[in-house]
Amino acid sequence: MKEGMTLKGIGSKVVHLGQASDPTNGALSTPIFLTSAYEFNSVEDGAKKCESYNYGYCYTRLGNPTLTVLEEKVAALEGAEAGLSFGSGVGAIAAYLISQLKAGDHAVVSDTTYSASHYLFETTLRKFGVECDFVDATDSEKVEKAIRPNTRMIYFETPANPTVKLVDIKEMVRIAKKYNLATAVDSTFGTPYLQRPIEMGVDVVIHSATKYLCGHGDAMGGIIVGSKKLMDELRDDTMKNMGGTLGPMEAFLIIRGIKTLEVRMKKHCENAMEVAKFLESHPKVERVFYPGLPSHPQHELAKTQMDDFGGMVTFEVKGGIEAGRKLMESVKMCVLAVNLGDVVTLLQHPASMTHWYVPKEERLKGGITDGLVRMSVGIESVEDIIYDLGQALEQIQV
Ligand code: LCS
Repeated sequence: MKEGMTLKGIGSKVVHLGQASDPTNGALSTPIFLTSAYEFNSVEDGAKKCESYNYGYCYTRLGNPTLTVLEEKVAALEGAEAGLSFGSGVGAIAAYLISQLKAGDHAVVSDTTYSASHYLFETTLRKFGVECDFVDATDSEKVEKAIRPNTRMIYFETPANPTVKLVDIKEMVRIAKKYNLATAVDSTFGTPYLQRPIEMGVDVVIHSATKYLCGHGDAMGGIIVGSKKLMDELRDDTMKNMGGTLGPMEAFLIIRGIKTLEVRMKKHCENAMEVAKFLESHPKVERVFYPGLPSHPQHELAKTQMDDFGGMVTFEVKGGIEAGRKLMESVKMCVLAVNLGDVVTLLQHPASMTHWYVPKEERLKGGITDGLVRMSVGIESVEDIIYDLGQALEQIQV
């Protein structure tokens, strides 16, 4: 895009931001730079590039032109100064936490997060002397009460995996500012199409790019965006010394996916709303959680904090785990698999699949009951998704 035009709509931003045509050949599509190292012009040039990424590329573990396009694109979409990509979402979260917390520090963590994030705090970081408290972050009083003199960070997900519970981003920022704490939000379910936490004052936004950003279930990746200073620090502290670099081929696939983020998200949201309404009215369904339904406890917050309600629907069928199992094994077009944000509709059972290693007591406290079914509503024709769910629900004998 030439200079002198400010893009207004997210549909234009996802296509154009963070990328220019290749200056060597004019290729419109982002070239995939499959190189490990870069030739230096002189010893001095090499020394500078080895010292800092800001002087230019040196070695792909520290930076690569394809990765730069992805990092600048997501940073621009989120309204952040800079971004840093990783080989997976968990890689991004682990790198951020290890870099920013040290022995003796404490973090306040939302009680509903992706299982590996929970495990990182609960087990991995504890081994290194980092303490944490898991609290119901929908209640800001509980968050504030959990803060100690050694608290350094408030970490949360919104909407949270798998219960689609929402956390009030502005409230977390208000509390963090009062106690001078860092705020980090995993916005994987949200994507910059639905919410932009940096604009609300959050320090760091993390994504599993494997999900909606990639959008097609064919690449793993993670990305963090925030201040340029923090991204430089993370690149030096974690990329240089711990690795976890994203592959250029995966970066290309994620960049390509992001270009259709708006069209896909519109359809995910539209379909999810129809599916949520269908499930809520179905006699064999006990409860439905979807931020777009007035029955969702934070529907009002969703209306102010998000531009639409997302593609994730969670529900419980009558008859508990056995009924849920019957449903999940009876679908014909929808697929029983983990992952989310794919074009395909995916169903999974958090208690036995994504969240099996969260201790049961913690899992129940976070609302992840034994009978919960999580659905990542795809972009297929909604009548087929609803037909498939309907015929699977018919198989349940209550
Ligand atoms: N954050 C959230 C909210 C996630 O849902 C996931 C993965 C991650 C981070 C980790 O990202 P990854 O390393 O997989 O790129 N969630 C998964 C799920 O619900 N099913 O399979 C993976």
